[in-house]
Amino acid sequence: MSRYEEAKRIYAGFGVDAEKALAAVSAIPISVHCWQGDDVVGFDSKEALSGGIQTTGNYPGKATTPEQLMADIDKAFSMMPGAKKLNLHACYAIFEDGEFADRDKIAPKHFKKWVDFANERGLGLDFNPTLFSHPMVKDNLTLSSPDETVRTFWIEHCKRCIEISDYFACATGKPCVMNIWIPDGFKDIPADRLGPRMRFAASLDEILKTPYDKEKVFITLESKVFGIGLEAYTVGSSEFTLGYAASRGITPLMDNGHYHPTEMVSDKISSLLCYHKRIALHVTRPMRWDSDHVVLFDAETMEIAKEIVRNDAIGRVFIATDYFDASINRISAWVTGVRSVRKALLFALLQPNRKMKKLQDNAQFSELMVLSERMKTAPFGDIWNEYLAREGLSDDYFGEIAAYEKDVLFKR
Ligand code: RNT
Ligand code: ZN
Repeated sequence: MSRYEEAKRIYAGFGVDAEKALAAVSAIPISVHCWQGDDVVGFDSKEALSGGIQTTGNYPGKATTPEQLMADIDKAFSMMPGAKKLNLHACYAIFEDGEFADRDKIAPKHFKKWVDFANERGLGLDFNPTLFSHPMVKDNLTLSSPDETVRTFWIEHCKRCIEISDYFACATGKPCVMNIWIPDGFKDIPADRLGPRMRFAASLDEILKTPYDKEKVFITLESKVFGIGLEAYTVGSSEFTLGYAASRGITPLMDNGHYHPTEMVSDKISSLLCYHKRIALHVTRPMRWDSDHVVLFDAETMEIAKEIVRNDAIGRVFIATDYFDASINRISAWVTGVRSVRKALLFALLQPNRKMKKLQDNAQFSELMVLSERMKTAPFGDIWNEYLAREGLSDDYFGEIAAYEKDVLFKR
């Protein structure tokens, strides 16, 4: 008997159908962030990364042109099993023949190359306005600024982004998730906490007046607890964004790096599912702060995946990755992080979820604990390896990364 056959038999003993899990896992789309490839730099400005987020490290071989980034995306995607979308930021606009358009003037044509790239590969595209790393971010404020010219600039930017998202959805024939995140906040104790939030809400209301196809474009709003240099106050806090999203009928987005260290997004998913048709996630790995380390197959990633699977919410949760590690091979970082999310989803699909719920409802907590612990050491690795083999992949992918590094990255 092969290792897979044996593992399948063991899972069947727990009442779990491994074939069913394998059939389901690949179809779950993961929206892969393009910005792991170049440390969140993009192509539209020479400004340093700002907005209270930071990449650390200077590993050689970073992509610096659209061609390089596309080649790296191809390489990375070829090593990631399952359904994927490509998640772009507005700062990845591609200007040709010396043309330039500022963020308030960008248009679908500046993303045509990305649409061609996506269509040639059958990928859907997601999008993000870029409200950082730009001179119009004044005093760390954008959509909540007291300066009307600053607010107007960023409102226009977001409106352009909705038009581009609509274009993505139409041109690819696949829905586009557009996520709004602003860095706005203060380093020290503010004198007015309400004013910026009221201005942010008014700016969002203005942005949402832009016409778009609500069946194909899903606008999400991401919260945050604090950024570097913005420790005292964040305009787009969790309470603000949840209230805004619920009252305006848009989708809330939770990034698991954006909460206090003992708060768990895995525990928040079900609360949001009670009130929202859809929710969105940025899966990351915060290490002591919103450090955006590469996602691993760790306890919280597994718990997040379980919440999606066992609540029958696969079709209701937009799953995206969001991390940026510049200290190691960026392709390796990309592949390891996205594989970890997929691995966690497969693990979740392999749990006797119905049985465990029943044990909880019957207050059989001792048995539930014993079963949960047994599931941790069930032969998951054999099922994962079988999945990879069926996708033409292996769990030992470092050789391929090293070869690409030698042949491509280190020659840049
Ligand atoms: C920042 C947010 C945001 C960004 C990306 C680049 O803390 O997580 O999602 O990481 O937009
Ligand atoms: Zn995020």
